[in-house]
Amino acid sequence: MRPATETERLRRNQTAGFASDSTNYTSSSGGKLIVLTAPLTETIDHAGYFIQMALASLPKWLEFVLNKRYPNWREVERNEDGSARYMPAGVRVLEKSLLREYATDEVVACFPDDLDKFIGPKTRVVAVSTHNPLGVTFAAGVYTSIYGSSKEPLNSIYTRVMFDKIRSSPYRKNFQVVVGGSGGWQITQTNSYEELGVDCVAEGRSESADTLRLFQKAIEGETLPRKINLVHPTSRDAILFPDKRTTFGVVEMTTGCGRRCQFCVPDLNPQIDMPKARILDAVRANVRQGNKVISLATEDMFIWGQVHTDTPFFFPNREALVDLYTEIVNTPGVEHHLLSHCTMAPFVVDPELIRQLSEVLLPKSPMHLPLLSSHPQKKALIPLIGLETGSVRMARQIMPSKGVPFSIDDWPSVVLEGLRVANQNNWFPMMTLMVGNPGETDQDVQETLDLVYEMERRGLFAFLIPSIFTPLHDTRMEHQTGVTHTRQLSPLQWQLLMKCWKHNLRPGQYSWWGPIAWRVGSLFMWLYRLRKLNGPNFTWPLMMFAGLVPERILQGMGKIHAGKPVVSKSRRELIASLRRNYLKHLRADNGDLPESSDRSAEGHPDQSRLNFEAETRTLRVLS
Ligand code: B12
Ligand code: SF4
Repeated sequence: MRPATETERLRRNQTAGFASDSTNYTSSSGGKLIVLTAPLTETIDHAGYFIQMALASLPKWLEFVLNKRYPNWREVERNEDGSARYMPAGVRVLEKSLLREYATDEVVACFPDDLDKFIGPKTRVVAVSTHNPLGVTFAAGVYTSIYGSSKEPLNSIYTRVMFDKIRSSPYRKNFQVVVGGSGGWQITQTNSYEELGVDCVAEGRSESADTLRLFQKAIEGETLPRKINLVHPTSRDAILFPDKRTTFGVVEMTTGCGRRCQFCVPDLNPQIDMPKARILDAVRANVRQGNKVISLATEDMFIWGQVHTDTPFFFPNREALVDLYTEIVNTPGVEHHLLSHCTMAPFVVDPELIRQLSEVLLPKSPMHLPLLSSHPQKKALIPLIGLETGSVRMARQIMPSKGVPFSIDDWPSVVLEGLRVANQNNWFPMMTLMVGNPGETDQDVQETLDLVYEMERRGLFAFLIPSIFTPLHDTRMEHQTGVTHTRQLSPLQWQLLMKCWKHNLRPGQYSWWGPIAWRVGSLFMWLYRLRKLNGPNFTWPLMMFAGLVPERILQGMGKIHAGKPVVSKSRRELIASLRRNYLKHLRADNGDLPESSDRSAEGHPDQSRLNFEAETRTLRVLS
């Protein structure tokens, strides 16, 4: 669809009776034609990523913990006209997309509390962007289930408050409610249209002409389809970059991934890495509007600069990555930078890249881990990485390419070796694990437990975030079912969940009272509520978690699994097992290359690498 001309926009504004001064906007003066919003719990950004993750996982009755820790977490900033100063990146891209067709005065992005100010008789569409409206995705559902309800994490409660507000608008009959974002599928899958008052769920990105047509239909009063798929752009130039402030300063770095895990949604999108110049423009726009934090959104930061080049994407482009991150953290006004997702194999492929990135990124990291970090200010980098399982059998089944270029048979070695490189450079990732995968056997869970115990044995550290397998829409596993309620968890699955959380307490337990508080607190919770809720399989793992009985004794009593040592390959051995045609993509300055490597057939290894890189750099248009 072609963008509207200025005259057309003005004409539309006049016919719609819009005032030219947006600050005059109130619902009584007509309201905005298109109102964009997102749940409060998905828009806030002042307390770091973790507050949103907690809101996605904690039930209502534990809200007091957040209130105590962050008394002002509900406070948000507004622009002079009452619109939201920051919004999740998805809202901002949608807004930018709509502004190609509609005048600035017709579209507003506001917080749910301000909906009444902007919804008026002239409003035709209320568009909601949501990440996780019903809390039925990984990790989110499981923790509320453990603590008391299987349905209602705080995020979901606040989302319902927002939908109730939209539904009770006196102008509701004039407008249609369209929901989009990565959590829209939760509404279609649970058929919650009526309950939430949603007319249409739009799946996919908002750049497409289909999106503009959808809004046009709604404005013209046509009945919208219940569900519509919006196509994903296939080229980097078709991706829109917001020029307004985003929650957490999220700026898109890549879409898609390429490793093809069976359970993954984002991997279904085309693999695209965004142009550097446009990333930097979006960073500067955020900073101009008061954001001090930037976060590049990606499934795997290490593919950036290596998408559709002559080198397979799983051999990171060291120079391009270091250059990009250096420019971002050195942009005046950027005080903090947060990492989003990445994968483990690149830590083994190019440890020197990790060292160089650490030099660039650590000074701007807001994360501190005093007990673990060797950085002078105890800073740490905490990306999100999928570990998912320690069982090679299960890994082959659900994520056969997770560790490429290494074979999935070496997955435990890739994890241990990658984590060693990560920790040496002060990266302490948050690693997600999936419990209750379809067909998971006790043996699979034991192997994952073995890997966790092996990490401890080797003094390695990652925050381990276990979740219960959730079949996500459209994925290759969408029709499979795993565990659906915590009472179905086996003693081993409970042990894995509780062992991970015990392991995670390590960096927090540097006060004398910390461990005692945990023990007493968890015992109390078990007595008061959890033993009834989660059943008998939970008892011994809880005792282990609380540290009331030493693990050694519980193992001796046969109450929990005793982690067996994992024999793993070193980096040199992993590299020796690579396909020969991959060796030319490895950097000699990392060492460990096989002496008999036939890289010499292509000339001097280092020289050929440099020539290769010079050529691909020239060919690649990164900015
Ligand atoms: C950054 C990020 C976060 C950040 C910040 C989130 C925020 N509020 O800004 C943090 C770390 C806090 C976070 C937390 C969580 N996240 Co998150 N996150 C991401 C990530 C990496 C990027 C999101 C993003 O901004 N993308 C860029 C924008 C532009 O894309 P988008 O939002 O999808 O928007 C596009 C379209 O969806 C569409 N669109 C969006 N809204 C609308 C609305 C309408 C009406 C229309 C028509 C279109 C439309 O247009 C946009 C572009 O054109 C994604 C992965 C990914 N690459 O998407 C995971 C992802 C969205 N997160 C995910 C999950 C599971 C979570 C958590 C539940 C994790 C947890 N257990 O704690 C929590 C939930 C938080 C909450 N409040 O409930 C999953 C979602 C799975 C799902 N829902 O099916 C994803 C896909 C990661 C994954 N690999 O599985 N997350
Ligand atoms: S590595 Fe992560 S993002 Fe990539 S396909 Fe697997 S789960 Fe998806």
